[in-house]
Amino acid sequence: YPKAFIYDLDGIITDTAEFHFLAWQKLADEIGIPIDRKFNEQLKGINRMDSLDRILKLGTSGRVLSDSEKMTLATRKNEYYLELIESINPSHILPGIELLLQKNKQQHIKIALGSASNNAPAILDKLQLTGYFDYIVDASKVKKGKPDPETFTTAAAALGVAPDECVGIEDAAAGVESINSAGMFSVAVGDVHHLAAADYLVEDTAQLIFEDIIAHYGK
Ligand code: B16
Ligand code: MG
Repeated sequence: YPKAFIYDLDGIITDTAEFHFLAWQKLADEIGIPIDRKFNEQLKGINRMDSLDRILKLGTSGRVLSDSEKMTLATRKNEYYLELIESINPSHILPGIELLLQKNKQQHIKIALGSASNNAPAILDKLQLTGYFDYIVDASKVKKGKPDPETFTTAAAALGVAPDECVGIEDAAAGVESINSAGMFSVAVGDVHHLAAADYLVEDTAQLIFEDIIAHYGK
């Protein structure tokens, strides 16, 4: 058995990936740089400022924004996002996740969160899942966000587990890259077009079955 499972938050534990998209879309519309779902795949797992930079690069006006102008836009996006997540509750835990966490506990496998989000601890609390987690990595704990491995290596180090004994679970291409370059076993949820680099891929979180993941781990 692996000794630790490290979970992404947005798009794995709960569908905040959709709320991030809606919030960025609203902001992007307001600044005249419309974005679609296809482009949004590139924002998944990417931290707030880097996401804004990717959107601004799409714009054709060519004017470079100052850091304070960027901060204003990023803060506005976060306000839209906070409105959308305000009413999140345990009914918003994605299918299969709580059972998987319970199986980890039964087998004495350590559990960490590996999220790029500043809002991660508050969201885990709203979902009433904080008690499962031995360690939480959020945006404040890392210098280099996904796809850099730091998010996942920081979690493993805090748990005292070697990377090759960890399973990482992600919905984003940047996140899978982060897990793989950390030297961990990567499990991805979603579309093969974006996530072909994963060691084990399922279509949705309901298919994150503990026994199936174990069967593929280490093969
Ligand atoms: P915040 P994850 C990531 O969370 C999201 O996938 C990404 O879309 C978002 O921009 C990032 O968190 C930062 O979030 O603005 O709340 O700090 O998927 O790594 O859990
Ligand atoms: Mg995610």
